[in-house]
Amino acid sequence: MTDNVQIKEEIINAVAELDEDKVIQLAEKALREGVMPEELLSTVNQGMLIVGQRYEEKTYFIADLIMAGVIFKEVLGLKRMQELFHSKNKKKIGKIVLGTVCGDLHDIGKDIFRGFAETNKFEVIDIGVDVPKEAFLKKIQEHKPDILGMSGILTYTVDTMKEVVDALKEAGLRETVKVIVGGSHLTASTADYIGADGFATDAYEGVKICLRWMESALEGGG
Ligand code: B1M
Repeated sequence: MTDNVQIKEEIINAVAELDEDKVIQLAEKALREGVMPEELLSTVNQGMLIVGQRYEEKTYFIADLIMAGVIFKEVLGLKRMQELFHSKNKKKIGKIVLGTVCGDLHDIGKDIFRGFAETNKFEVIDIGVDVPKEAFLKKIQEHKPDILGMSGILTYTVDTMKEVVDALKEAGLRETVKVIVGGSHLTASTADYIGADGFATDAYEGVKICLRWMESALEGGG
């Protein structure tokens, strides 16, 4: 961790105020001054939490959520951030089918997971947002991945994720693939209810779980 406390606070405030130009300007400055890309993501995320609170308090509206999403994506698109996500290593260690579950259009957490997974030498088949269970099944049959990653940040996605896992069981595919679910509202007990093998409230933590699974499979641990 660096001690760029002031610039991080400025970024959090600029995100909360939805000041697009200022966020980008400050983000570029922060990266130049040694803030790590991972720290920048977490800083922008803190601003997003304030946007969410203001939405709940009804001082912000749907247009403001849209703007917040646009700003986050611009930060993700900065050259230095793309470098963080860009994997030069061609040799892959595993395959992940990834999507945001049906009814949920939020894709920023999913995209961050994808970026970290690719950097860590996974091949990721990203099937987008609002993905119905049938599409997950079809892609699993087609690509035979090691891991299925489902993202969902609306609270009701717990049930949608469970439906996908149940459909995998019915199709006889459950044992062929590890399942990780991700979203800030998830807990060990919701993951258990869903029937997932793992869960994460943070994209990087999620990728670390996937890496452990691949290591364990290589060691013959399944
Ligand atoms: Co929405 N939204 N939104 N929104 N939105 C939230 C999530 C909300 C918490 C705001 C609030 O009320 N406080 C609330 C959900 C309430 C709930 O379910 N309990 C909410 C709501 C209500 C809605 C709508 C219903 C609003 C409406 O229409 N009335 C609507 C739903 C649309 C739909 O999906 N069907 C809606 C729409 C939108 C936009 C489309 C406008 C936009 C999203 C743009 C986009 O994604 N391209 C948006 C935004 C921007 C937000 C907030 C402000 C920010 C979300 C975000 O991107 N955060 C959000 C408030 C908040 O989060 N507090 C809010 C940053 C991102 C990095 O975090 O995606 O959580 P997140 O990812 C995290 C973890 O969850 C985890 O890792 C990441 C961190 O490293 N993770 C994984 C995620 N996926 C993972 C996968 C993994 C592992 C970890 O492994 C596979």
